[in-house]
Amino acid sequence: MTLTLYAAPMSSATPVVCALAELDLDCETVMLDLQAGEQKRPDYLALNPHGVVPTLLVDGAPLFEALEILQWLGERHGVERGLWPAAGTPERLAALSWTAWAYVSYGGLVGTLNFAQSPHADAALHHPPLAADVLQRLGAALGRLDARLAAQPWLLGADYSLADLIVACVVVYSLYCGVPIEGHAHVRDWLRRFCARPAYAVAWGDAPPML
Ligand SMILES: N[C@@H](CCC(=O)N[C@@H](CS)C(=O)NCC(=O)O)C(=O)O
Repeated sequence: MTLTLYAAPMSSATPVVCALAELDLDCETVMLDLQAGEQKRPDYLALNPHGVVPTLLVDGAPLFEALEILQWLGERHGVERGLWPAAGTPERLAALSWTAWAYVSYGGLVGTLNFAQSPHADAALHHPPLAADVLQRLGAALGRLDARLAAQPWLLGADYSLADLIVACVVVYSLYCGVPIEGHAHVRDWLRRFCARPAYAVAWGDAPPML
């Protein structure tokens, strides 16, 4: 099987780079210059019509959306390495649930927060009451994650898995966007353990985690 990843530094592709390092998989990486608009070139749009990274080519066939790439890597390459639960187990259901929660439910709120207050968003879209409401919802969501991690060291139980990688990447990004970690000691400890893994340094270099 040949794998080719289209990526960009410090982007939605970075968790995929991290997962490839965890799995120790051979994969050609093609870095696109997003500022130069390389992601909008016709040859790339033929692979990913949305014109964003990441896209993973699997034997030449494109797979896009970071969450789906990460879940696919887990299913196809993670089970045999002990980094993704086997099909048909309750742990597999938990992995799918928590990773979708991170990208869709929690990540959706982070996206709203960015529109409502980020210096990178159009100031005309800023909305302090909306930002305050979303921050309260994100704090409550982190509280639920904290309760799970109070009961077990990793998201699926005793052992680290790609589910930790997937969810932690979204939570680290949310801290960068201004979500406070205070009051969520178990989440903070879990993030520190995740960020200490060699694969994190492969993907993010020396960029300090917001902990
Ligand atoms: N939901 C997509 C988001 C992908 C995305 O927005 N990627 C950004 C980089 S973080 C991008 O390629 N932006 C370039 C553009 O919008 O032109 C995923 O998770 O794969």
